[in-house]
Amino acid sequence: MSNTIKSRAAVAFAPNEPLKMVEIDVERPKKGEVLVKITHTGVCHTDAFTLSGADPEGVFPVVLGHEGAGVVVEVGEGVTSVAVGDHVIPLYTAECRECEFCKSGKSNLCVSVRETQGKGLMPDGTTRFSYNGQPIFHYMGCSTFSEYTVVADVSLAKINPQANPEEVCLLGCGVTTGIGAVHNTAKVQEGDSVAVFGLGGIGLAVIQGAKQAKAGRIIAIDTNPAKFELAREFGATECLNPNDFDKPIQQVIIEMTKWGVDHTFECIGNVNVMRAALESAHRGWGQSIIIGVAGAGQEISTRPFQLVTGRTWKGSAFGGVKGRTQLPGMVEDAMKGIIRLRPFVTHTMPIERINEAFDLMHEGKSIRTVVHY
Ligand code: NAD
Ligand code: AHE
Ligand code: ZN
Repeated sequence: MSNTIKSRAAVAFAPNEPLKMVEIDVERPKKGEVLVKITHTGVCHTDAFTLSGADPEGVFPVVLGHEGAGVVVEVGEGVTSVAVGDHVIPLYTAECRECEFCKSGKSNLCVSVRETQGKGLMPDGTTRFSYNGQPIFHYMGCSTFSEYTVVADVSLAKINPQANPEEVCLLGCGVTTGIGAVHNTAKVQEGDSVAVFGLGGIGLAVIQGAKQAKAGRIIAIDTNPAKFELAREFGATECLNPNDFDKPIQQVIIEMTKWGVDHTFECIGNVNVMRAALESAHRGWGQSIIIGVAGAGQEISTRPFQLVTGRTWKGSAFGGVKGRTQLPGMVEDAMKGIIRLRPFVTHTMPIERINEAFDLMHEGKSIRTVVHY
């Protein structure tokens, strides 16, 4: 048996260049690793962010993609948590259940594979991908833009095989992140007011989560008014375009609410909007959750008085969700309609057209494009 298999992959050879479809070599899984055949993957803004060259952890050439669903094809030595034929979602936030973070009960930020993952490598410090003998890096421990990928066993959630992979792949990042940030990070309660900045896949999932939590006012903010219809369908009670006002959006929101909003969420990755979101939070107790990812060198700022007077700044990664433990239940919720995924899938296309998915995102025309193999 050959030690490598061939795989169709959309490779990012350099920052800011279109992905190139090539046939790469994928090494079989080593100890603690799993070979997965990806059937579907969403394209998240974070893929575009890393491709842009703004990610301090960005390395090239690389197989991007981290919002996928697939089936286990082969397991490496010692793997017992999944078996051949299992349906899985790769996790960019692993869950080893043994590290200080997993055992803390306070965080989902497992560190078992995070250091090598951030360097584009498998936990043993090497890569399983190559093209013409040249090594290709992994991405976020997932690399779902390759039909066959190798991931650590701690980076796989085993899911119901009856689930629709074209939809549940979105639980690999966007929808889980938004819904989880509402329930796990902000802990929104019935009647609370919420403001959501940025109405892409993440922001719309925040609105869905806020509606589940029976929030009261849900104020949706985007510079692209084409996003408002879906925001309203998910439960937004008011939609604001900052370009319609001749004053800062935080001033508009304070005037609308008197003291500000109980929970605000930044779902863009813009440090100026992060400030606006913090300053839109309620005097005395309002909190602002940063979800958006900002580029290398970017920093947040506000007047310390904003915090002195009771506002809190927090962040959320993968919605605070522990992937192996909680994602299977979220898949069941999606199958029961408790989590709605279909409205996020605005476009589908074969992997060969993946660059169109990035174009649609940059043009503001898509929420999620799901790519299939
Ligand atoms: P997206 O591109 O689909 O959506 C972003 C939205 O923000 C768009 O609708 C756009 O019109 C809007 N926008 C842009 N500039 C704006 C401004 N100045 N004011 C108001 N609206 C503005 O992106 P996405 O896939 O939803 O991701 C959103 C952010 O979340 C990205 O930064 C992404 O990297 C990050 N993200 C973080 C996590 C996490 O775990 N923390 C997970 C997934 C994505
Ligand atoms: N590599 C970047 C950070 C990127 C980042 O913050 N990623 C989010 C997930 S985005 C998914 O679309 C995250 O979960 N971060 C926590 C983690 O462990 O990566 C940088 O600035 O270096
Ligand atoms: Zn993502």
